Amino acid sequence: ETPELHSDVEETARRIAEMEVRGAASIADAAAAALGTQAATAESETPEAFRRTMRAAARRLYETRPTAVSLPNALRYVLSGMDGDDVETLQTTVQQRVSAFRDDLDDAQDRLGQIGAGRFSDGDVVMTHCHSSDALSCIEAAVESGADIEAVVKETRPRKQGHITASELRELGVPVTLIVDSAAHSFLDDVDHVLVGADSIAADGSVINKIGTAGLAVSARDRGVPVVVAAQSIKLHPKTLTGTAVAIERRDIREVLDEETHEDIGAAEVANPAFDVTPPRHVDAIVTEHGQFPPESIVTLMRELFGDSVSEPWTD
Ligand code: RUB
Repeated sequence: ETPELHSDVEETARRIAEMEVRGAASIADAAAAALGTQAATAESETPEAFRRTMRAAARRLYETRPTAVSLPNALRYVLSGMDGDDVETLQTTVQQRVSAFRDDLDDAQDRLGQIGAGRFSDGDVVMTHCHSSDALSCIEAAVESGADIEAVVKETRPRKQGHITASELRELGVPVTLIVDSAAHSFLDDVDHVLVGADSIAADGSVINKIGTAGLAVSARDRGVPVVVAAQSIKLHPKTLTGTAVAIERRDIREVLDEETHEDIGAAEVANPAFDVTPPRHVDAIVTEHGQFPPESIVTLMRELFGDSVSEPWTD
């Protein structure tokens, strides 16, 4: 029987599934915070009941979206630090672990931004896809160091996360040209860098990010524009070390077209994959808080950080 979960866990799970909270780093942060609330408010009478409730909460959060590995990495980090022989100690250790996780997430993004900023020179034009807080951290650090950067921002159908990117770049004072996705190839002649984030990075250096990233990277390679992926180490997918493929989320077709339009076009099949896989040969560098890596050597960092065994502490 499933233990009753705090309404915050249910609400966070709903918000992640419906993309009110989105982007790999924000999803991880929100999930960790929800585990913290669950722990703080638990009314479990025994340590075993507490552990069971925490596992159920983690499972609920885990099942929301499949592609961003930052989510299971966050849940694993928090639950693996759950320690103690009584409920109170268990509660404290979970809460400490949640705070440490959330602080590290912020620090990693800041450090990564400083490292990524080094790639940009004054006057450079950067093309973005989707909305990535890790990628924006690099542009922010470059702007803060005094560089004038301009951006060409891909709209990113169907959810138009490019609008979020445009608005955040405008807040930084960056001149923005918003384009539809299919215009990317035409604009690459005027661009010095392609900069994207990642939902997961596989052991072979493949980058799993918003649908359209792979095509953009092929175009960029054709035009000789370097492709930079900004991804803190929580985006490294440890299970790919043992050959597991990253699941690509398929979302509701109503994100693509409404029911009436669907009928108008004869109820054609509609596919709505949310992510794609960019092979390492189309990526120039992965910028993490531990430095920049050519995609082929990211596996070294992955082994160092995760070792060989990947636990799933939310399974009963
Ligand atoms: C978001 C997306 C982002 C990564 C990285 O997809 O593909 O590029 O999650 O973001 P969605 P961040 O909008 O479907 O969640 O750098 O903020 O973690």
